[in-house]
Amino acid sequence: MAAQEEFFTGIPKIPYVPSAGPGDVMCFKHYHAEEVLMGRKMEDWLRFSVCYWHSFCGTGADPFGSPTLHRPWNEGTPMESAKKRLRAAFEFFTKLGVKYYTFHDRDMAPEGSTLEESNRNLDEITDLALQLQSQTGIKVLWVTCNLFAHQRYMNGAATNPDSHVLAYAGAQVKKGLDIAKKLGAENFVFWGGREGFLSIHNTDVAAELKHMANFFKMAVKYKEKIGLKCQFLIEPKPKEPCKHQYDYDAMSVIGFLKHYGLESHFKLNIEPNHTTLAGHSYEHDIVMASALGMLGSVDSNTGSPDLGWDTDQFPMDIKNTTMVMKTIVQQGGLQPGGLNFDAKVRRESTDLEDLFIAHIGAMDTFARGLRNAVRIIEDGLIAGMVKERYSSFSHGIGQKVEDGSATLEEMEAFIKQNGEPKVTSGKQEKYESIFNHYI
Ligand code: XLS
Ligand code: CA
Ligand code: CA
Repeated sequence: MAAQEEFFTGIPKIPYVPSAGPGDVMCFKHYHAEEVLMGRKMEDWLRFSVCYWHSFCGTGADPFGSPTLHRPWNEGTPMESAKKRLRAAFEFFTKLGVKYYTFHDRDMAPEGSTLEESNRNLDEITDLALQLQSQTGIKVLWVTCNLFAHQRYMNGAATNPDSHVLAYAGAQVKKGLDIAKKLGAENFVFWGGREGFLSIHNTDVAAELKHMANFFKMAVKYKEKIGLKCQFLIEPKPKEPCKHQYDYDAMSVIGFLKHYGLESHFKLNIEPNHTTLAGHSYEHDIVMASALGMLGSVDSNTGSPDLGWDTDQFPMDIKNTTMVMKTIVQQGGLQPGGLNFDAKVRRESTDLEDLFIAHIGAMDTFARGLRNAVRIIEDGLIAGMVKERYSSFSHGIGQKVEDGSATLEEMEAFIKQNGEPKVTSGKQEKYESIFNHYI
């Protein structure tokens, strides 16, 4: 990128300095990309990705206030600033040492007044993206289509009551998949922000769900037709901006996929801030999706426990990242998915360096989570206790339940012979104390 404008002047490639003091926030103290843990490099366990929309399109505007983040790449015509933004983003990825990024079609290139114009804009900007990718080795973790911001999508995209709108969404996804192929994206995400309903009175829920399933089937078919090799992901979220979103949480999405026979074509992209918005604990959907073999990728962020909405903050809680990394390591990693920072600096964090500080802090938080998870797994103490807790399923009547051959008559006979089961402690506090030992 020689002779190009530098956006983050004075910021070098971020080094790993494990001995750095508490005030040194422009270096990694824990994330050491090349270090091998349990047979895999840290960077390959973590597969960090920077999201384009919050970090490069975000302005700090909120429903109550105007922009606070004045970025040097937001200059010129929409197409000129789209190019500057892309160059700034690649400078940032390179200095941070992250190998992946994610984007929506409409944050990469401005929407035109017709589909053809939007597509031309995308072609032009993704030509530059391809060039920057090959210069730097940085890759696309996932692409997604913005099917929620334009007014045409106010009543949904794939679940819109008007087939004309659904057709527009289909045309947009077709182009999105072409772009994914062009840039070698490893995944493609569907997030249905307005797929849900605001009033049951005007809504045919059964029809909308079927249309959404058929929409996904069209996407699967086109993906196969063009030979696109990426993983499809659905991202659950219970509300915001819609109410009653169909992709409420991991289990709702898995139920939907199985009902419509789509489960072999999709996995889930879990965002913990959405999980907590659904009323679950931070790690809940990651654990549930993984248990059912459906965890594909993670939008690593956090909400704020004292606010009930989607604040998309950088994940800085070591207990949370330990729980998440324990699940990820236990399932053998996230590839081809990764940890995407769908997170934004606060509108009060107005310095350009805050973008670095936020990502470095979150990457170190995940690196610590990974190290803790590896120690928990290698020690095997907690796993041994859990194994012991379920040990009655390894023989006798328990084993028959385990392999699915038991009958209710056998249950009755067993109880008649053995009587009341003895009370066994769940030992929750013991588990919690042991877990705390590692963090
Ligand atoms: C919004 C979602 C969105 C998806 C991609 O809440 O997190 O940003 O990740 O469209
Ligand atoms: Ca997200
Ligand atoms: Ca979010």
